[in-house]
Amino acid sequence: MLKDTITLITGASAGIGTACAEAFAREGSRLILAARRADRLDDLATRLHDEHGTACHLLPLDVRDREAVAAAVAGLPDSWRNIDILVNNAGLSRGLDKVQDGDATDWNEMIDTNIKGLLWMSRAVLPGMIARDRGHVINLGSVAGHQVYPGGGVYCATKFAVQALNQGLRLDLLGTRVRCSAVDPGMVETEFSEVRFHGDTARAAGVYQAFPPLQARDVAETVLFCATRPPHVNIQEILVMPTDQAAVYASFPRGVD
Ligand code: NDP
Ligand code: 8X3
Repeated sequence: MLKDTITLITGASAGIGTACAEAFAREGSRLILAARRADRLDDLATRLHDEHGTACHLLPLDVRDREAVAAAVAGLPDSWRNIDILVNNAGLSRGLDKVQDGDATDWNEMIDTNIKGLLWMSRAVLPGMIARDRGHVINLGSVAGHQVYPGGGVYCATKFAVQALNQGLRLDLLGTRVRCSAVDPGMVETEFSEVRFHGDTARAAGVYQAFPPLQARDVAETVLFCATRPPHVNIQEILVMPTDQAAVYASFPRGVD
């Protein structure tokens, strides 16, 4: 179903974004891979080409940089311009501080990446989709866009914002054939916690010891499910959780093997 489609994935250099690239490559999509770490994008493109014959176009960029995003999308070669699917996945958390102790740099990074980055990408890609009357935006939200946990106020606020943007976008796109889906995972074992704890790998590893978390491929399969429905079906929102996590702050401490 995705053969020869063009899928742009932000945050393709790690975690869920890399897993989405792998899943969409298996289905025959051509991929535009975006993230800041160009070396990782290079390695991924080489691997996907070797394993699946996937054609990849690399966009090394910072989604927070509005002008760079606009220029990168506007400057795509003709054969890569007609983007069918945009996976707005780039995102991060920083810290677990109470608001009264919070760090402005951490806040700016989360807000600028998770909300504004998603907006800059959507603003750059959507006009083409609307002109072609064809396309699909799939936004990575989170269970943190449904429930707030202690110390997560600002990160959760960014994911609540993504929820609102999903709803707004669906209203704005009504009357076009452009779809907007939200995939909202619970805990996924990726580099997310290492980034949250500013490179403290021991603390980050501890996050994933309490119970079996989701793996990036579990989320990628959910994203792929959204992307492969028939054109008259729009999956508006999927909340996908580890079995041992009932709510963002309620889990069963089974441990992992
Ligand atoms: P990772 O840290 O493993 O990957 C994050 C990706 O986002 C990286 O590829 C990173 O690339 C990219 N990224 C971050 N900032 C920027 C930026 N300014 N410009 C471009 N790319 C950027 O985390 P995950 O894979 O877990 O996270 C992916 C998404 O899933 C995020 O939106 C996150 O909020 C969401 N999510 C994660 C959950 C989890 O438990 N892991 C649960 C629910 C949602 P680079 O550094 O190379 O730029
Ligand atoms: C990431 C999930 O619960 O770590 O969005 O905030 S959580």
